[in-house]
Amino acid sequence: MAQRGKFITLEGGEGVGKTTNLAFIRQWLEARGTDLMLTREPGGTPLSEALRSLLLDNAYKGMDSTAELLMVFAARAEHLNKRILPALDAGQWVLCDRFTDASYAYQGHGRRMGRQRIAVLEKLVQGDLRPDLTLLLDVDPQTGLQRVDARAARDRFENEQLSFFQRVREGYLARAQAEPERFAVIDAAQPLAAVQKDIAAALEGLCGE
Ligand code: Z5A
Repeated sequence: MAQRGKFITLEGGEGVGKTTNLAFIRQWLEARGTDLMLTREPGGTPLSEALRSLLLDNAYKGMDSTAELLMVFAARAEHLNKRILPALDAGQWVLCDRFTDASYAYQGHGRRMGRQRIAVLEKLVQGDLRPDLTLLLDVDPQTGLQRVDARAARDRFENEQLSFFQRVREGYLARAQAEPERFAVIDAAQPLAAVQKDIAAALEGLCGE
């Protein structure tokens, strides 16, 4: 039987540079011979991508918070069972752009739903599965939103107030503080080369280099 692969997640608020750094992480891992599957949440399967489109659509401004939370976890259940778990079981490493820490940050803190309801769904959907490493790109929300605005029209989440993103950031930092052995918090306000140097250091730790 293949040795189970490692599960790495990339997290952070709006415009922290997740997409920008995914290619760097992929290159870094593949250069070391890692068989890698790259994916994202919400998304990663046809059904989960359809749910993502609904979640980001400005037509659903004001969506009920519980409905939002359940859609996020419905997308996650499909994604986990159809793609993530089979890949890990086959020995592939999985690099996922956002995962359950985003639910704690966006729904738990951003929407003020608290951690209890999310913990119940986390247990239901993923049991004891947790990422082996979570890279948290941290930048103040004003800088992140400026970066996003320079790029494209805002989606339903990006159209939230600044105070929402401040709570999201606090939520992420609280998660990192509670589980320091799993998280690497990276100062994403730095120039890209410095961000990537810090990401590489965290990956070296995971790979035992
Ligand atoms: N969501 C949720 O609510 N609950 C959940 O459980 C999950 C998700 C899983 C998915 O969007 C949405 O779903 C998300 C939360 C919610 N909210 N939103 N919106 P997403 O995954 O697509 O997230 P996003 O934050 O919208 O991604 P993004 O806009 O693509 O941002 P990014 O990937 O972090 O940033 P980027 O595109 O790499 O960089 C933005 C710009 O900054 C770009 O022009 C870069 O060239 C520039 N950049 C990047 N790094 C730097 C540095 N270091 N210096 C200067 N400029 C930089």
